[in-house]
Amino acid sequence: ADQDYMYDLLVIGGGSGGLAAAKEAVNLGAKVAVLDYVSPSPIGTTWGLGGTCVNVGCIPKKLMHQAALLGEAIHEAATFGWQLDPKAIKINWEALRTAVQNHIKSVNWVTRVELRTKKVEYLNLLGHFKDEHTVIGVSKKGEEKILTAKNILIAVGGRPRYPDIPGAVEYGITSDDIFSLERAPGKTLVVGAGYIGLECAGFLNGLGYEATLMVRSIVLRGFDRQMSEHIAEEMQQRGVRFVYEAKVKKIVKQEDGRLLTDWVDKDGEIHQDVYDTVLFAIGRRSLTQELKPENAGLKLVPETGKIDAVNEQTNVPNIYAVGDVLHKKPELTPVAIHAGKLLARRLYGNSTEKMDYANVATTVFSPLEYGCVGLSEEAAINLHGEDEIEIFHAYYKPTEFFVPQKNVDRCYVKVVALRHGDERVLGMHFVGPNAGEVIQGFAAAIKCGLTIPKLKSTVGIHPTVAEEFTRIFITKRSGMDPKPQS
Ligand code: FAD
Ligand code: NA7
Repeated sequence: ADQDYMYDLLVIGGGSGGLAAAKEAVNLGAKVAVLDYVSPSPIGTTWGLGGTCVNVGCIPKKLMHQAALLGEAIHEAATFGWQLDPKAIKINWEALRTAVQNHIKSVNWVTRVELRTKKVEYLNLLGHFKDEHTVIGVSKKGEEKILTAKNILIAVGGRPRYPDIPGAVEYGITSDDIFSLERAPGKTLVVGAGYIGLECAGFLNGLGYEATLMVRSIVLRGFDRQMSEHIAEEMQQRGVRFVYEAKVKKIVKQEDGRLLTDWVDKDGEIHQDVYDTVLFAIGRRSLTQELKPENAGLKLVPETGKIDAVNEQTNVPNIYAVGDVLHKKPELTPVAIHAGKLLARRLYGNSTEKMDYANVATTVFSPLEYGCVGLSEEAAINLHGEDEIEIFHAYYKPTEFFVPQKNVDRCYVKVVALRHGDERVLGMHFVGPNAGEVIQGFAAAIKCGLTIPKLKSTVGIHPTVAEEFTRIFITKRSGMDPKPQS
């Protein structure tokens, strides 16, 4: 390391972005330390090294989603000749939770070993700035350690927010708690209709728990409207109760331990219901305030507390940021990882490659999944005008849906493209099984400049659901019926 400092790079936050940057920097010869510290959730949930994705995000979420899909598959299996007693099929929450938590613990362990072999120093300390080159790390016992570094990377991510209403913090839980919940969640109210709220309500319903989703305004703000409505309608049909334009007002714990919950509808009328669990998924707050940014002269965006970095560099020249703390950047694990790696290569590997935040694909793991990349229909029209945009769309029937007679009403694909010139594809949207697997490859095609003629000249793989994208020909403008003709 530079002789004046203990480290070349000090990373605050050992999650997706921080660890990726740390490992890459060490590979390139830098001396690196990572601080990672998890403050317990209000009900006391805590976890190991690796950040949100591994412990309380993508990974446990996908496993619980998979558990719900398997439940669905078991029932379908009977229609394919498997001999099962449908009455005997039910989830054992404790077994599911244990399986999920065991997997997480193994990932925590592998991460620790990897850091040790790569010689990244891992410090289980909560960090805050003393000045722009000095961080104070505080241990669980309150002991302080002073750490200095030439460069500092902020990768502290965020934590779920709670509404400011009586009982929310005392009795409510969030995605930080659900995946390790000791008792089965039972009848659950999920508050908030972003992707986390939808996913949680979706898998809880799929596992057999009564789930209500309380929507303040619309579902999935920021995503394509039509696709969002499709997945909400599908969830509703599968049994999730949706309460629109409503807000929770108060939660009181009854003597039997259940939660008496008051909520108000759009007309101001108060309603009451009793739940076993109330889960808030109303957005996340960046953990930047706790860093004492003023000590380093670090500026935050006042409204959000996020960091408005340029190529991951903050307003302080030697302080960088990646991941969920970045202002107006997608909050996704691969985004944090990619930005972290590229930053390390620019700092220690003579690279000039910058992170491209455009056309990042994503998937909502709702019971019927929704994958997308690029622009929504609304965003494309706003940007280019209605006359310049062509929307191709089609409903389709997955082959595997016929035998079990599954509902195909919302299996739908949409391609947003420029209407003139090279007819460049600007966005692709898919609702159906395995949406993430379907959309990933098309994201690469979009990076390569995919056009409508190229898409139409692609020969499909039959019988798959992804081939539906290669068969699209109906435009919204034509007024033709996009339903499959059979
Ligand atoms: P994090 O992974 O949050 O890591 C930050 C780490 O820093 C944490 O361990 C934190 O405890 C620690 N820390 C904070 N402050 C300090 C401090 N002062 N000192 C020391 N350590 C500190 N993304 C996807 O791509 N796909 C998905 O399917 C997906 N599903 C998700 C589901 C849920 C329920 C949630 C909550 C998120 C999901 N995400 C998903 C988002 C993804 O988890 C995040 O985008 C990603 O983890 C962000 O990485 P990060 O490095 O910015 O921060
Ligand atoms: P999001 O995507 O920010 O969504 C939050 C949802 O919660 C959204 O539907 C909001 O409705 C709703 N919300 C926000 N505040 C409240 C209150 N006070 N009461 C009721 N409902 C509320 O958060 P997620 O937790 O799903 O995801 C977190 C991040 O991960 C997100 O930023 C993604 O980019 C990645 P609104 O539409 O504002 O009316």
